[in-house]
Amino acid sequence: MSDCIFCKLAKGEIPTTMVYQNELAAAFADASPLAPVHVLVVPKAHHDNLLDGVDAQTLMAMVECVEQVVQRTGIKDSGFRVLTNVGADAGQTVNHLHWHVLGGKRLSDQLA
Ligand code: DGP
Repeated sequence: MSDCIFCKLAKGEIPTTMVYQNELAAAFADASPLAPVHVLVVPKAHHDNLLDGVDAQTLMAMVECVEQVVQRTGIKDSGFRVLTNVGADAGQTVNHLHWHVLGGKRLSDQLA
């Protein structure tokens, strides 16, 4: 999708703080962090959200990004949260699938 900001960030067409990337997915710092570590993991191909036809290979590439992010940012052992918002009621503001990886502090136990 030509006007999608996350497509451009994932492909390196716009500068960002890239934490890790592989062939199919990228992990970059969230522009409005909610925790000391707040990284977004996105597929390089455009998918609107988690249920928008994402293939297994891409999902595994995203999981590998999460593994690398938590290792590289030092939050693997202390604990972290991975979440994705789907749709307006959930608060999705960017219509390109993204997983929030949050950590580096004691996270709230409230999910809604
Ligand atoms: P969500 O509400 O789940 O759609 O989260 C969107 C997140 O994307 C939000 O935490 C802020 C972040 N974000 C929005 N625009 C940009 C951007 O241009 N660059 C980066 N790095 N993050 C962005």
